[in-house]
Amino acid sequence: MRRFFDPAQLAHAPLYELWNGAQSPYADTPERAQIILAAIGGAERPQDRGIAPLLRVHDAAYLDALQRVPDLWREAGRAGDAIPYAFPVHRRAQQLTRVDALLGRHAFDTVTPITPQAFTASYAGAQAALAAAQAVLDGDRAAFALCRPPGHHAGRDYCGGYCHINAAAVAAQAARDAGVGRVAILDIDYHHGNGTQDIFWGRGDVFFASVHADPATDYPFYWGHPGEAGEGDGHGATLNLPLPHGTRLDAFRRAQAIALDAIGRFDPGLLVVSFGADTWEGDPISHFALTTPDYAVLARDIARADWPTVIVMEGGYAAGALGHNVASFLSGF
Ligand code: OKP
Ligand code: ZN
Repeated sequence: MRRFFDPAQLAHAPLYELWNGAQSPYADTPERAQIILAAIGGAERPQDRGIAPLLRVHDAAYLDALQRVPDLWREAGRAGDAIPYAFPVHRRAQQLTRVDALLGRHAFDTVTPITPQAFTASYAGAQAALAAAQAVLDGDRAAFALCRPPGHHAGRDYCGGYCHINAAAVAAQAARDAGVGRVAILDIDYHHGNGTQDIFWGRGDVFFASVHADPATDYPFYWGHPGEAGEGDGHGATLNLPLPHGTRLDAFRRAQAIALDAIGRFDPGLLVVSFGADTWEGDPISHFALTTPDYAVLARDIARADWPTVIVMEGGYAAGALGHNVASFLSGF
């Protein structure tokens, strides 16, 4: 299977995340990508397809803010990474000249700093996803994009959950633009892929199914509940399957089978898998109990339907097991 990664993705290295009222170590380290690369035997550098495919799922003002904020932060006299502290939940007209106003307008949490390299690293990750999509459009059965930083929490005009650019959404939209009539996204990261869900919420041509930790207890809290089904043309094209802490292979596999059945009825021409290895039993920020061999089982269940498949990396934070878990998953294809 072809694998894609750009070394520019390593440069984004936030100093810390502001979480539970304190500074804690940033979970999405550049080392995560190095570990995965070593385990899968390296990757090709993707071609640069420009910003146009990113603008198909993100607002220009948002991508512009990602690029300008680090400079505005310095100009405001600040050291360290740009982190928002005020959020426009009132949704009234906004004046976004102050860097803090601009930051808060385009973010939903405080764990996603906009470092000077956030844009270029996430842009490169999206290029990896586009390269994997192209490989599959050209006839490969599956391809892997090592998208670190992850992307599935980023919406059309906001960042969050370590994500700035939604690589899975970029890849899905690129497949649509290349002529694939219906594209499905299966998100099996531990956390709900709120950004992906939001981007395709009103659309019937991209099906979004997610198996994840119950947002009643877990981040991102405000999305991923069972009733969320999409709106307008998108009604019925979103499927959420939350699971409790302690979930093991059998229950996860049953939920994934429900998602795969729904995707089968949708009959996509291409599948994008948002794959997170943070469902592993020892993950430091998560609470499921999958084992390393379980990932090959889940992948084989996905592969059985034979949809051309673009696999996009999302989370997974247990450094010692991450490489093995990703290799196990890819082996299932
Ligand atoms: C990103 B992805 C723990 C903070 C937890 C943020 C979770 C983001 C997960 N230090 N909140 O979906 O793996
Ligand atoms: Zn996650």
